Amino acid sequence: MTTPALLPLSGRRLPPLNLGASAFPHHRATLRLSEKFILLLILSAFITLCFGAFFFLPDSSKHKRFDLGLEDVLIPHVDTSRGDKNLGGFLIHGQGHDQHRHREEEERLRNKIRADHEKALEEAKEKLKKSRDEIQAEIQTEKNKVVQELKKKDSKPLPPVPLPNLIGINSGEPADPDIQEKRNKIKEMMKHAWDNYRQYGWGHNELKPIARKGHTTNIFGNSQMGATIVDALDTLYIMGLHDEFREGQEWIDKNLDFSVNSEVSVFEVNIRFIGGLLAAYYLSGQEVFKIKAVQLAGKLLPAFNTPTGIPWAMVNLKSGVGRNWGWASAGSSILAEFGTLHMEFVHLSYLTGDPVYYNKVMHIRKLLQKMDRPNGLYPNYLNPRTGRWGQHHTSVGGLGDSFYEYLLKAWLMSDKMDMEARKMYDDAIEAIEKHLIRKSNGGLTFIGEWKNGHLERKMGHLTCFAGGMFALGADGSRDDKAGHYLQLGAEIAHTCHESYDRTTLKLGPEAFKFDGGVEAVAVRQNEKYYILRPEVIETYWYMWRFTHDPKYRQWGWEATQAIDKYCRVSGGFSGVKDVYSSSPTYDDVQQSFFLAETLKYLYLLFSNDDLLPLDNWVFNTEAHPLPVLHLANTTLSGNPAYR
Ligand code: DMJ
Repeated sequence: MTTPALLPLSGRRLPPLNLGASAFPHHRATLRLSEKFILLLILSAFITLCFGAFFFLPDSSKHKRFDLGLEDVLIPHVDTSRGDKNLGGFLIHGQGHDQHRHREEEERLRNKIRADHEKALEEAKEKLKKSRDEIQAEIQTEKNKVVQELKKKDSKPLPPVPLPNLIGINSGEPADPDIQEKRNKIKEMMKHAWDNYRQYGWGHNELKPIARKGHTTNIFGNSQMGATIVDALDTLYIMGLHDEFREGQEWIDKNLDFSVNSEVSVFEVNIRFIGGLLAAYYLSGQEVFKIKAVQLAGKLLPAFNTPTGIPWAMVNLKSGVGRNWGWASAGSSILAEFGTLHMEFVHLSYLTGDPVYYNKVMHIRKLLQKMDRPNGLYPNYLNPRTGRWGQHHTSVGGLGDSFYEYLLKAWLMSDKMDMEARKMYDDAIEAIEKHLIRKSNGGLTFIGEWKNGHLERKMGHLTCFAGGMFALGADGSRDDKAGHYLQLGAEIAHTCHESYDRTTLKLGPEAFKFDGGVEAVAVRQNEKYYILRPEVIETYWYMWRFTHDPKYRQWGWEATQAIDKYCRVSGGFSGVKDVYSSSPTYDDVQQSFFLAETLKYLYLLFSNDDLLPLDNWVFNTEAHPLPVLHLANTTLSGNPAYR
């Protein structure tokens, strides 16, 4: 078979298509040639098409960039000064430039990723060379940095609020040398208590003056929040112990931290810490106290997250989880606890311009107003889930006391504008007088407790504050019974003095009876202790301010001497377990309220009245003075921040 020479494709007409080679065997060679031509033609057409597609189909990556970065592509190239207003021309110019930039950008990113990778690898290699301790130390440093940053954020200054009229922050130095001497003695006792706490318990909540170490109770959880420092600050300031005050301030500034995993009493933290910090702020003008008070208040707010808005007794400062005391009737909250927040919370709203605090306490008040009260009395227990009373126990002592005190003080603190609070107070004390106050056979007026449908003829040391409360509320009382309430205050002061005078140590027992021939004397062994409480001395001071009867200074001095004689130890002051025993044993606790209240009331009792006058200052239940705010009836409209 000879191979036919290939004919040129061009200039030659194709022969007619042969439908069957076998049918026309003489045409076989010609036919094979045509097939090759056709195949070549198809192949070349296909290749041409592929090339065309490659060059002319749109580039999807360009589309993407254009869609996402329209401004990137367009805006930098608009140059109207060059007269380049034509969008079409403009796009063409942008596209070319964009492709270039796109490549550059990709390259830059790739380089950066590579560099980061290498750096991380280097760091990891370095880390592996370090010991476990070194790594842990580094982690700790990082953590500290974060905490410091957070602290800085937290300590941002609050919006400025005009300070209320701060009258009577002076020395109150008495002219009489005998009174001066007594006052100096009380100041010396304060210094003894403080110095020992500083030496042996610094930063702990309280001091064990015999064991000479820190002490705490369940009201502060397992925290070490320096309760004594915060509680003592304003007493130090009032007494002119300025070096000690500064030490306390420095500790608070550097160490007082509320982000602790600790379950604390909302009430105690409010009256001691928030009250103490606010008073220190108003007296000294140091911002740090205000900032800390506001930070802490924020930590208490989750306690109000209950179905009724009546707060839990305790809250975990870190998690915000709240609960009630296990011993309280049917999971109830306690009247004296959720009812003793008003003063501090109103001040917090005043100082921050944030109504959240005010709204919380007003909500509690409104809820209480709506509730039925057996015999007009407020029971001590209220269930925060159901909003119903627990056991119908009523007391002006433990579990009830400061609720009544704060109704009166809400009115006083509002410059007597909060008439709703005054009315609630008047109604409450009318019911108390009718159902709880009696005269003993020996003529002593006492306040008993309502329990299980009858009156228990027993009065607590805590109840003795009520003498001062009646005197403080006398002015402005319903039907102008000022004289009556001042008299009632004097009678309670007298009874409580008797409870001291009838003991061996001349210090009052925790609770005393008026029953079966017993008058103002403790009967049960577990009611014979004295734990440095202030209530009796508090009443002496209020009675002194309103009457200037010298017997109150006399009684106050008797108590001072007894405390110094029987409670003083070389490591501070301690409570005693039995005030009827001539050789008492110590409980080995120096309570923070001894510095906040007992010594402060004693000092004020021997100072002039122009030191913190009662027309301008209202003392919270932990003896922390807060200034009167002129607030229109139950609103905060006295504060320009609210207008
Ligand atoms: C203080 O913490 C307060 O006075 C509180 O209201 C009741 N008791 C103690 C001191 O006894």
